[in-house]
Amino acid sequence: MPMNSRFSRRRFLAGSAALAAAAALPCLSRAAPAPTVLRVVKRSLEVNGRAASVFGIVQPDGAHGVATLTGMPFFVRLENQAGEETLVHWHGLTPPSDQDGVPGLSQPLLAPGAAYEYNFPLQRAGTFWMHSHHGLQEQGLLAAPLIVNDPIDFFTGLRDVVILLHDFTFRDPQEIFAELTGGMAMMDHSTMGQSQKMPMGESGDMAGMDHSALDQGTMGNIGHLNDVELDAYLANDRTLDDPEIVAVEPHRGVRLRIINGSASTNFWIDLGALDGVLLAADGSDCRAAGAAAQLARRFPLAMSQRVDIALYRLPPGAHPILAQREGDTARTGIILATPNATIARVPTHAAEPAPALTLDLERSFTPRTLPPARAADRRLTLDLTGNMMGFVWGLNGRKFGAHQPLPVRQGERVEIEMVNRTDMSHPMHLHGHTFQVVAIDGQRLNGPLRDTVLVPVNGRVTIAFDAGNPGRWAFHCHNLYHMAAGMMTTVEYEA
Ligand SMILES: [Cu+2]
Repeated sequence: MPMNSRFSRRRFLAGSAALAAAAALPCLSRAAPAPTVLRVVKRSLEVNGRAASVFGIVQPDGAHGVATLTGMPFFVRLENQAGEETLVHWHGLTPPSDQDGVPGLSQPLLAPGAAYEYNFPLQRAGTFWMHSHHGLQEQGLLAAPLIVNDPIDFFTGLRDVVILLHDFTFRDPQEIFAELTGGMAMMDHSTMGQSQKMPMGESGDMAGMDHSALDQGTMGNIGHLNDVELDAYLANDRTLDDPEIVAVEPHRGVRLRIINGSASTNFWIDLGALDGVLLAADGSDCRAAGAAAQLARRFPLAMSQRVDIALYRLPPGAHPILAQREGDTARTGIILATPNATIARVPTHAAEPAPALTLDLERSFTPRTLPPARAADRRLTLDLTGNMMGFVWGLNGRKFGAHQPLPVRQGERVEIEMVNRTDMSHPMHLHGHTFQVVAIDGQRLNGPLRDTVLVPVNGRVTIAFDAGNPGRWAFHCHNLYHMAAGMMTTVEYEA
């Protein structure tokens, strides 16, 4: 295994420990604040005994991503050392729109060798992440954790354990996309202004498509679950053949911060025999609603979503924390181990395929602090449209570029009902805002605050948010290949 890969693995979680030490010190320095440097790099990784070239976002000391504190600005210098254009989105944060990292909407692409500075206030603590919003770079692991701690976190006695999940392929993602679409051109955000004449509803000829692979993903009325075949599933860059072992103290507690950084994979998080308490979803604190159980062992985690799960009083032993792909037996994970625990090998495949993700979490959890009740000033409907045949995906029947922006006005309470008219579920992500899930299939509820929600096959999900962050904001399916095919629109503030 290459040295740099080992080094970077060790450094994955070091940020939290350093941060704890920093938080214990009073702020005495009067020196001018310097930005945290983040470098987009190429690095090598060994997966299933084979070398792969992937991206990374690292600090000069090799730490992946950023761990910071509320009360501090998000002050970052992003340097592009990847040898190709890129742009990084701060997923879940609510920056001014020109710092949101979406090519064509926020900023031009960052040229190789160039740097951008970002500086904006952090609104809240939580588990976030950062990833490329350009082309298919996210499939090449151009992503990293972005953790915002509340100083009070250090007094809970819970130790942070960050787990970044990825789906992985040895193939060139462009080749996968070309197979899916039958050679259709990929949407390029950065040329949005010129792409208004994009023909709509064009269908590819399914050239090179493996029909049997599609059929395997069909499970009754839940539609197709997986449309891309992948080579491995990673937790902090490692498979279950060589998992990360996190040393933990017996009878102490852990706060899992699990990020689904996959390009096209929904996971079930499986705590095995451990009982977990869901502390937050997508970085927003939540609690069990009504009579829902406080403790759970399985949690749905759609693409780009995060869950923070507390494990109190860990028993002595080895405890696998697993993520299993929906509709599949494939899984990945890490192992929490107390001193001298016997660590058994966990197979990379479970005995049974995991079912389709559900909205049980949205039905069972409510925000820790409810947003003020208020009637909607504006109600919008968004149809999720398209199909697997020819890999045509869009919103309201249109591809990005030919899309009609969703208008909002500063100060409004906005509700958007998303209606899935396709044969796949879609994890829908709104930039620049935190929304509440307020209805499922027309039934009102006080669901959690999120930035991404899964809209199941035949399902309707309504989100509500207060329009308080002016600009043009991306609103898209977080399945990377669906987005690349055009499943994206914008929410735009009227003057
Ligand atoms: Cu989708």
